[in-house]
Amino acid sequence: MATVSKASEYTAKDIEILEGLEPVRKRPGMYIGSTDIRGLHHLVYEVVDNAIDEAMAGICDRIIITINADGSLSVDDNGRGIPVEPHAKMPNTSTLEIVMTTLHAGGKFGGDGYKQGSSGLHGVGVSAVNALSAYCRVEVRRNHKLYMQEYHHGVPSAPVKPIGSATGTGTKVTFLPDLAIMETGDFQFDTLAERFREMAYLNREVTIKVIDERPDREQDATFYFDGGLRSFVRHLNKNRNVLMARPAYVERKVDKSIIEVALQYNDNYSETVYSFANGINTVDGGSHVTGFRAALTRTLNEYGRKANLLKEADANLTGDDVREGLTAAISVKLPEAQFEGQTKGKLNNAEVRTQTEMVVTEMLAKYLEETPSEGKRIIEKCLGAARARDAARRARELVRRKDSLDSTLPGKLADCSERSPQRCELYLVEGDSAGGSAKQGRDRHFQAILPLRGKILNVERARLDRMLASEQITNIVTALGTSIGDTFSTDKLRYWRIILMTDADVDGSHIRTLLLTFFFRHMEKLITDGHLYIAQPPLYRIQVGKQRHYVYSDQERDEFLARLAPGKNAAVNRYKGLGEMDPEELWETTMNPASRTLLQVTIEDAIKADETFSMLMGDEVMPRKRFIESHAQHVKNLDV
Ligand code: 28G
Repeated sequence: MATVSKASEYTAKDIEILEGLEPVRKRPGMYIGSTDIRGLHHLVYEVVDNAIDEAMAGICDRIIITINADGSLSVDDNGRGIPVEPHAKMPNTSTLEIVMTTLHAGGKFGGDGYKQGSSGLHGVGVSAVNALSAYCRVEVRRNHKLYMQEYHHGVPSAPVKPIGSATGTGTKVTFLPDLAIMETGDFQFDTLAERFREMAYLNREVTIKVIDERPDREQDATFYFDGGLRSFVRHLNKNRNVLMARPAYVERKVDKSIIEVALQYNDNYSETVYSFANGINTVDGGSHVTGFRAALTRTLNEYGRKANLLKEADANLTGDDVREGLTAAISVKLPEAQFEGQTKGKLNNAEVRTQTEMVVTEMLAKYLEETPSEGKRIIEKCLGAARARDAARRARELVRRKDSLDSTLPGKLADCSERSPQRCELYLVEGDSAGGSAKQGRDRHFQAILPLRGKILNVERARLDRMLASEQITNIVTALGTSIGDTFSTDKLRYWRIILMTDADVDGSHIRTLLLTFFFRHMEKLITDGHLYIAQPPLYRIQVGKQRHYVYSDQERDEFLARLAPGKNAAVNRYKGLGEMDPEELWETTMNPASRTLLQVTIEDAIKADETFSMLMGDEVMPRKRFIESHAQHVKNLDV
């Protein structure tokens, strides 16, 4: 793959630009992060990013991604088409071939418009995808002709040549991942579609279509949002009560930056802010987010004073006050974005701070002037947050004082004797009678029981101050030893397995949901660290002669009865609640590590979980059930 044939004619810099593809095949991880499913999807994003770059230049408005029936994947855009003419520095080679077979060529050759620099980490371009493909083909529509070149393991089979006529312009890349390097070639439609949805929000007026043509997996989705970030914020707030009829929105060019911001308050207490720079999700914020926050705090205070909603005796609203219940999206595009931090998730360009602050200040001030009824609602919401923060501070001090006075565990807790947290389990059990059975049935060496009575607080709507007033919650927090709020820490976690054990009925499922919401909102780390589980009590006892069998679903029951030898009689008993089981049964079916099944609670996708939890607290019961089923994963016979 010697790309440079007459090296002497080029400067050292040019030679570096025209490096071949062997390094990518030798050390794929350096270029695409990993060779697993994430790396595989990274290949797709690399190609789509090129098409998005073309869209950012304002030329392309349609991108189609097809997972082909043969397992290859195609990306097709209607941009200008990669130039096929010989490159000035390589008179015998098509620019297209250089783009496809040399490392970093895209970036260095580019320089037009706002390079989005790809999926955050790498941005190595389409040549890296070619290098990691057993087969690759590029088709360019340009000059009313269709040009084509094919590759195996990145090596062209023949020069670029016209193979027919074409209408319009554009580029289509098809690649089949090389399974000698990539661990998997099984593209996940849902993962790709989620990413393209986000891209469509960030690139207003670009239509992104994704199609799965694999046998028995046929499906497609089309994303187009002419509202840009407005549509994104509306989507994030879709299950919440909003305080503004529509998101406040601005898109403006300042010097060489384009600043786009949408925001909309809701009646929740958490903050949801997404930020991007050149299409990259800046998970650690940076100058654009700092500028946004400064504008928000300053503008709301100025408006509050001017409209006399903030009285003389009121202190200024703090940054925390104005962020409660805020949903916002910030996207900046700039010619030379500088990222910092380990994961390159923080925007560093200082000028963007003042640019964003200026644009947001002007937009928000105008919005508040024009819609004073909503302005009033927002300021009142912020004042509520300020008061709650005050109350919470007092409540926390109370708890701390109480803690230091008597660090005693809750009276209801039946603790275990084992002292090393890795081996300890805490069962949170619904109801006193089930709690009684659990206390008798457990292995007291490592299993502790905390009975919970009635419904615990609906924490989605409850602030920290009200939560700390609930005995159920303080009992859980004290038993866990983690504290809560600013002082939450897993360092002193007393049990490495926290097991929710509730009845298999509607009430039980509601209590489980409330507990899950509580852990998600206030102790998310316990979930991400894998400490949270759901117990699986049986649904039926089937007695055949002296033998007892336990089954965990209707289906299991039917299967068991169908397999029963003819002539045998079976007595089927449906458990209405945990309280109906005697201690031995509860131990054998639900608590004994050798025979029980636990579901480990996982949070795959914070965005989705966040959406789901607010939906969960709505009125529909069905989505709640679905959530619990899909976020739980079977774990059997964990060794203790
Ligand atoms: C289908 C899958 C991914 C692309 C373009 C369009 C141009 C381009 C791409 O140019 C090469 C060399 C030096 C400037 C730019 C076409 C200007 C004029 C392009 C894509 C151009 C890069 N005409 N569309 N690259 N430089 N789509 N889609 O990769 O001179 S890559």
